[in-house]
Amino acid sequence: MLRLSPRYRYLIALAMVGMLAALLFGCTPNDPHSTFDARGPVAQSQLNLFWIILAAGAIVFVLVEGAIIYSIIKFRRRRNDEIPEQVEGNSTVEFAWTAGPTALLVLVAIPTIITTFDNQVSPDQNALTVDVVGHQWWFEFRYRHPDDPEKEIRFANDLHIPVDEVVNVNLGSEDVIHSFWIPKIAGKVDMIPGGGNTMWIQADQTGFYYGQCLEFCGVQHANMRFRVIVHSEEDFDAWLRSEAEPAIDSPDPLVQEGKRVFLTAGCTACHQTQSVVNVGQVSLQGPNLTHVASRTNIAGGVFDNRGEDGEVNDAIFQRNIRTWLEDPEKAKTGNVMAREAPSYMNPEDALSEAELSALVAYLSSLK
Ligand code: HEC
Ligand SMILES: [Cu+2]
Repeated sequence: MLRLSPRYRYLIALAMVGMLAALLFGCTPNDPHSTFDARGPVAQSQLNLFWIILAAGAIVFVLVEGAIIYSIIKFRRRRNDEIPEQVEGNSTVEFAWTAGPTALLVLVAIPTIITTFDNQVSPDQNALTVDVVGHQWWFEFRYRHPDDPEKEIRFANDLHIPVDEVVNVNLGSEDVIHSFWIPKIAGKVDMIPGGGNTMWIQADQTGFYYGQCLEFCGVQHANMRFRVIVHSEEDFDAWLRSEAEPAIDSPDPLVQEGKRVFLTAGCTACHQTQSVVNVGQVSLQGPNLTHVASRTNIAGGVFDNRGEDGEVNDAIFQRNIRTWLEDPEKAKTGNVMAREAPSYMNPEDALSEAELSALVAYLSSLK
């Protein structure tokens, strides 16, 4: 047998207590990723299902463990015991322990199947539809244009939805398989290249929620996150209309210089600064930057642009954008921009300090 020194045993015990504590913290409803704080009907039905399955598991656990402990004590071998009578095969017992679990599995399967279908088929096919497209390693959101059925509005990293309304979600990917999950609202459904998966979501309260990719999709999978902003209906409509407009073109000379750098340094190979495009048009490799300065986060949640009041803060945004542009590889190791943009691949194309400042000024003007 493996012999461990008391010190090691102590350390292992400590590590196990630590892991248990970490697991339990996952259950605190206050955690932004907690599934125990459902804020919408889909998350609620998933939570209900979790409790049903947990209860079924708990009953089995108590019965089986109880029978084992009872038998260990009641039928333990005493000093003078002979070898007991040996039994081989007992149809009644075998039938019972096949039928019992089968019945239990069927009982668990019924609510599971009902919930799965309820969550897949939207209660309102005409509700607002958002196409969610996965990219390594950021989320793109596409909305139908309110006035023009041939056009759509593209946005990244922040998903905006109206409160108390069904939102139909079409899931797809432009590279590998990703998965869409908003722990407090709904999840998790795979995003497959070519599309095909759909779901619906609904939030019961306005506010700010966390979303996350849930299917391992490469080195920066953990930093493939997004935020969900739930607005009142009027605020949502106003937001969508403002997204369809171009950003204000500031006459500030530094901003204009930044725009020139943006157009000449190869950035436009991967980034658009026009949010309205034809429906279904293939996206460029990088997030649409039309209103980047109004995002709560950039680079898949690596940078949070909000101040203490929860609103996007200009100074924080500028600092984040600068850190990102100075060294995207350091900020998010292995990301596509650091790997493939000429400014970071070729030393002779590297951005000068003056170009960097101008770019920061330009991108900060894109509200
Ligand atoms: C080869 C394609 C490519 C080129 C060229 C490129 N980028 Fe990017 N950029 C990306 C990708 C991909 C991301 C998202 C990275 C991530 O989050 O994993 C990104 C992210 C960004 C972001 C953060 C936006 C957000 O919402 O997360 C900014 C700002 C940005 N790029 C600016 C620039 C500028 C300025 C240039 C030109 C100097 C440039 N990019 C060149 C691909 C590119
Ligand atoms: Cu992913």
